[in-house]
Amino acid sequence: MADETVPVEVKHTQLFIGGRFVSSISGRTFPTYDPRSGDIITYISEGDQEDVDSAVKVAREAFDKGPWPRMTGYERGRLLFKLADLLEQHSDEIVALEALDNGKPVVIAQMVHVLTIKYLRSQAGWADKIAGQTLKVDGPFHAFTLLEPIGVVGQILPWNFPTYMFITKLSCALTCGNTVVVKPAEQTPLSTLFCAHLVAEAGIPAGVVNVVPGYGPTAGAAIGRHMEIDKLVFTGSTEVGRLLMEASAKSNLKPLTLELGGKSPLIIFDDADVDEAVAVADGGIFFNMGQVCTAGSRVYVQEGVYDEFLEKAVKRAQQKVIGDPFKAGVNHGPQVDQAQFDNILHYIALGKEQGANLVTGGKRSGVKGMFVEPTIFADVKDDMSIARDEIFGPVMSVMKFKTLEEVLERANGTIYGLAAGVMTKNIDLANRVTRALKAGTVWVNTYNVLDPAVPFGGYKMSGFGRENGLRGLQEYMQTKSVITRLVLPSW
Ligand code: TXE
Repeated sequence: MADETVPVEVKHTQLFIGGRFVSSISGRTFPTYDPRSGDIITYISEGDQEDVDSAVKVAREAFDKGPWPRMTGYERGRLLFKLADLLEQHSDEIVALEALDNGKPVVIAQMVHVLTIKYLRSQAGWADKIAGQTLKVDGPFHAFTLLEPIGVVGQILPWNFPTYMFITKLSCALTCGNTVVVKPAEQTPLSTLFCAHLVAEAGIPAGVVNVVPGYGPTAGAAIGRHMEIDKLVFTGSTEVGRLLMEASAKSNLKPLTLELGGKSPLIIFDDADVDEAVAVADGGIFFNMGQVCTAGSRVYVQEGVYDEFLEKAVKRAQQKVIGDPFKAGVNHGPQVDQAQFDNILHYIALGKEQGANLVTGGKRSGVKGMFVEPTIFADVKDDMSIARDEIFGPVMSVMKFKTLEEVLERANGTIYGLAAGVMTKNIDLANRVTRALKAGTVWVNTYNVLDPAVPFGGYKMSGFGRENGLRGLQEYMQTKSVITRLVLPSW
């Protein structure tokens, strides 16, 4: 399947604190693995409580006394644009590190990298434009709001889009003048550490961005309960989101932005173009090997087009080119690690056990590495595990429905509410569905379209707060109200 050549040199494996790469205080390291083989790529300095403390101290100092929150928005924006230029110049290396550490095919990594830079530039453009309001109040008063950065922001990242997660979160925090302590996922620290050195090269002052790789229950939990971290942003599982809320409640009540799991429905009505619906459903679930929080994992197909949809969806899934992410033409790589791989196969087994109809895929691909075949189950019932739980893998559950009322109830019948999709040519139907679905994003006749201008986040147990766009910046700012008594001549 893969000859596991490593087409990129790993240059940065230490913590990035105060603008320098340093070893962890304990001197401990942890391995990061190549998902093509399960072999160790290299060892990374392992941050823990004391390293988080040291990073927070530096970030605190940079916020309380340093130039970053005090410089003009224009100047901050200029440095962030410089960072964007550097990310562009180093695209090949970043994309290769991402493919190596995460397993995503180079074509996907490239596409996401272009989007990542776009997000950074888009947010940086707000740096000199975000401002409060002048308010009309009763009496002889002048009232206005000041938008101020919150302070030191903790950011705990997942592994599915490492550079994108790092840079998009960073761009919002830094645009507003905050400083950050970031913990990349233990599975994928390489591209984040590489990008950290570009932060320094861009001229962003030392201490503004600090990266502490390490494990969740140690380094991550230390960020969650830290008294000197003023805000926490997290993307990951609903379970850990809950732990971080608890940690906030028990420490300094830091506000949270949580982007958690999903089990997003895609609804295909009889009047949809079936070929288009198949393409949308296929991309909706199989993009990035299903490791996408918005993955359209529950596909509801109206009875009139159900059989045709299924037949064509199976054919399309079987055309995926599975293999080494670095090989040209490959569009389906390995899952990120053994734990995810095992979890997906466990759910596939449950699907079979609980009576769903496995119509394609359903097993590992090859003999080594974390490769899972694109898998489709038909005739899935809403109460089956594969229809209820987030699998985070290439597993599509297809369900048949008859009426609009029925499908709305079923689509909303989940603890999650991150995203949803609808395929129909009937504008009235689309409008009804978009309003009825309890989801943070609804795509109509498309799926997984992301743009820096569009806020992103969840309903229900998919989290709260919004990322990106002007709305996303609000998560990183305090609103201070100022009321001044006016002494006016009477006229
Ligand atoms: O997530 P975790 P995992 C979902 C997806 C996946 C499941 C488990 O369903 O199968 O979560 O994946 C850090 N205190 N998503 O185990 O554990 C951890 O080190 C503080 C959806 O990878 O939530 C990593 O940096 N931090 C998702 C980050 O949390 C802790 C993306 C995410 O890891 C911690 C990823 C703790 N106690 C997984 N424990 C999405 N929404 O896109 C772990 N972490």
